[in-house]
Amino acid sequence: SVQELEKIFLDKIDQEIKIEPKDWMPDAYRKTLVRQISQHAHSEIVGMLPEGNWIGRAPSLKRKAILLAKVQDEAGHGLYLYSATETLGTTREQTIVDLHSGKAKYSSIFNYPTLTWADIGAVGWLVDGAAILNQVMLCRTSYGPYARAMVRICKEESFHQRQGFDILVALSKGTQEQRDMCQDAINRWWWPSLMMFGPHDSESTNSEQSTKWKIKRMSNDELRQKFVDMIAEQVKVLNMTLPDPHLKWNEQTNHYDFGEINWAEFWNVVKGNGPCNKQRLDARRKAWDEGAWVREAATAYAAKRKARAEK
Ligand code: FAQ
Repeated sequence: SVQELEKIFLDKIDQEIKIEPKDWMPDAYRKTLVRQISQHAHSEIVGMLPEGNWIGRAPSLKRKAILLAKVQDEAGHGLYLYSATETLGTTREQTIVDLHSGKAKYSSIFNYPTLTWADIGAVGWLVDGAAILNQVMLCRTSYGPYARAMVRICKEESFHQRQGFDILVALSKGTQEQRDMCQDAINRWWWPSLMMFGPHDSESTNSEQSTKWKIKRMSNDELRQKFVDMIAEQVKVLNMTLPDPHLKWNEQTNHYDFGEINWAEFWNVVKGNGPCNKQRLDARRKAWDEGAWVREAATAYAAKRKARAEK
């Protein structure tokens, strides 16, 4: 009976046994995983756009090769995660249709523009830094294919964060103009990076259930605090500052206190009205349309091979 199946499912969650694609699972568990994993996949794919913007303008051959490799990694993460979504019974096409129609979300962070080369450093350091903290927790998520995908993705994200920090280290030791560029990028990316962790726990509609099912292993606010504590120290190495007058070490809590996020801005971006939302979705739709011939050719080729094998 369903009650028995549910009990087996909950026992597995209790005992830290991963849920696998062919196991019975509650519909709502499947649904929230499809939502989260597909949104994660879309974030990786849309996330290629702000950085792709600088591949042709990287300041040296070495920087260009590194950035190219990083952006290709993001494509790999996206494909990995679309595959993980497919194990839950949703096709990749459906997932992508939902992105293009505006039904599915992707991370708010990728709706901000990359205006200078320093932004590529700030994205690597802050955006990948935030992504890693969230994804290290997801290595222990209860759904097997998602957890295993996260292990490899985290290794690559660590390299990404280092490359971002390395760009900023170089700029921070440069001319006054380069140092200003570095500080300006940090100022613009700091608050949007904090928003990546999602709304406060008190406003987080999915958290309670996702925590019970061990999809989420740390809360939005806990991860955000970890991020602030980490970055507040690293920024000192750069001799730069974070744009928050309330940022202050708190001896009682052993954490940094920090100012309030502009939640109106966050929800506005999530709803599709950020600086680059339209541009990002237009770029994805265009890539999908222009890639139609590749999908057709691959399908025709597969059919031909199948027919040949059957002869
Ligand atoms: N942007 O109830 P919660 C990367 C939505 S890293 C947009 O707290 P949940 C690597 C949320 O979906 C970035 N929407 O939701 C990279 C929900 O709406 P829904 C991607 C947001 O799921 C680096 C509503 O608000 N990482 O791509 C955001 O329990 C550099 C209520 O929120 C992941 O996706 C937001 N920031 O917790 C690539 C990690 N925050 O869906 C290229 C996996 C919240 O009910 C370059 N995801 N919302 O309509 C997660 O861990 C979770 O989904 C959270 C949100 C923590 C993001």
